[in-house]
Amino acid sequence: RYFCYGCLFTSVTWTLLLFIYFNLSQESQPLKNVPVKGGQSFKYFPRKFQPRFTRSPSWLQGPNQHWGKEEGRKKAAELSPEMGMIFNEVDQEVRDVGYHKHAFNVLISNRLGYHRELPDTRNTKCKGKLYPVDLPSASVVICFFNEAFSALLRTLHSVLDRTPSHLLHEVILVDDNSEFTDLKEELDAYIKKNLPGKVKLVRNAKREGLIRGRMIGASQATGEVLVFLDSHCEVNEMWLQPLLTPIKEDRRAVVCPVIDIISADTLSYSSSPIVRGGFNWGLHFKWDPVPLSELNGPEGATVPIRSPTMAGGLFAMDRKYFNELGQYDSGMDIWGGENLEISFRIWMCGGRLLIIPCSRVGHIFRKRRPYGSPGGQDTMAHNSLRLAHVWMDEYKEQYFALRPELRSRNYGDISERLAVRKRLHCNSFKWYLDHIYPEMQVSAPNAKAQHPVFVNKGLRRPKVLQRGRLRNLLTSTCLVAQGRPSEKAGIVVVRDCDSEDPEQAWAYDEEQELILAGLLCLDMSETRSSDPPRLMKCHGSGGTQQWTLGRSNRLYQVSVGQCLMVVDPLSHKGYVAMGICNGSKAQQWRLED
Ligand code: UD2
Ligand code: MN
Repeated sequence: RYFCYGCLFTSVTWTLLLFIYFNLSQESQPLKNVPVKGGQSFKYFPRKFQPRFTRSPSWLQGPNQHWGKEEGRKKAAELSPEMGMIFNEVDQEVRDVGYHKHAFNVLISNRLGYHRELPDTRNTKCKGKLYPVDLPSASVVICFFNEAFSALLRTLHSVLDRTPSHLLHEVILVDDNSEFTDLKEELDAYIKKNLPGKVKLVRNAKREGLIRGRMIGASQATGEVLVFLDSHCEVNEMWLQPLLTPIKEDRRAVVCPVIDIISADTLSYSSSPIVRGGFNWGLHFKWDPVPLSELNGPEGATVPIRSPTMAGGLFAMDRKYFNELGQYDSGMDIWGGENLEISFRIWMCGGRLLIIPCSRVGHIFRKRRPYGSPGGQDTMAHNSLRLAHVWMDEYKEQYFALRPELRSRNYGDISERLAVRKRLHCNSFKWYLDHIYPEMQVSAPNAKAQHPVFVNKGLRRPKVLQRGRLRNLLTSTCLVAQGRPSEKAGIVVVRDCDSEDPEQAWAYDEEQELILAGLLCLDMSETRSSDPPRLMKCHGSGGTQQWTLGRSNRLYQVSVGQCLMVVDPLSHKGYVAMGICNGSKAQQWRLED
């Protein structure tokens, strides 16, 4: 039979040439600025640059392929580190605008959908515990302002999915006059279409803040127990029964779950250590270690722990007792201070505040609050002043010693709150300090608010898995600090490799951090994925300092969802940047001796 070897050769050559041409032309496209509504401008790859993934990679197939849809997401307990992968400019916009509006990775949140499995973070002894069947019913109150739709719905569905229906009287969503119209419309439509009658939506006609917002929610509730949650939480296995049990035994017990950590950058869910609430004289909440006396007993870390204060967002309380005890101070605005106010009031006026180690609820901890107050005031100072004047007696001087400028500041009318204190025959603040928080040092201001994740990291250095220089396979140059790495933060560039140079020595550890010269971590800006990578002090909480090394030699940034690449291989400047992962040589790196 006749066969045209010439034709075959020509067509193969042409295909190859075309392939190489397209690769090169796409690689050399510069980054450009695209303005986005709202005045902010973000850097995108130009439209011509299409990522070479046309099919979704393996981790997106199978049960995970319906992003944002409910079915198929249920088995995603283990998050792929590549959950935040950016494939095109739409992803990039969702991520960057999401950070701007919500201060967490909304791209990953959307991809997770409204249901997901969580690691069961309870002590194994909790799993064998039995709870009464006839527990009081709960009204869950979730107050929100401008929340990301997917985070709000995951909060809501986690409650519906993980609460026995005879214990869930209702869920009350309080929309605190959110500004995002798409959030309002989507939520209305979703509730009508998908949610059981148990879910009620209340809308504030004006912005009230979370304190009055919760009071409005509570006034609509009819269940026996009120459970408050933030709008970016996920409740874990068997979360409610351990909270309701102590309330059933003692209606004056106010209980908090352990607040597990949902990373703002990766949405991964991890266990929190068992700590309890305290505060400092700046009236900031802080976490304290649990005194040994509280951990005693045969059951160890599964019994309720007395806590001097609560973090604020997540707690359960008998509804009638909430009303008797004076709800909240309705003169407090927007955010801050109400958590210490209710904590002092509970203890000083005959109640108890407990942390329940067997109840776990995750919360997205953000590095900044993405919203302000309507008038731009510092509501934390206003609220703290009210708290100090009503509850702290002579100890308010400790606060004024730190904030002298607030001494003469107006804090509104507190007569109603003073009447509450009188009506309930509450103890003095000195009694509270002596009996409930004897650890508090009087006259010495102490540490600032910190989440346990940061407190505990210092104890252990993660194990180094690999050491070496970080060589780019296209240019055969190595990643180094632009200045001296011993100096503070700065950007990174590629230079000629030198195996003797200690300042080219990287360590890759089990936390997936890349540490240069034993000092600083390779880091990305959390808000702007288009900023170049840089060196920063290691913060030990993953996300913006978490890199995966491996498949096809790419160096993938977990929070930004992109790969590290040399930008202009022919220039001598040695600039590097993040780009959509495309498998090109410019994006290939090897950690080698
Ligand atoms: C913590 C508490 C939070 C609250 C705050 C002090 C936890 C996990 N979170 O701060 O519940 O006690 O300390 O005040 O303990 N919101 C409104 N209207 C507003 C502002 C906020 O509805 O004007 C909502 C918001 O959408 C969220 C909740 O209130 O669902 C708490 O706000 P946050 O998440 O910004 O507070 P957070 O966690 O930094
Ligand atoms: Mn919160």
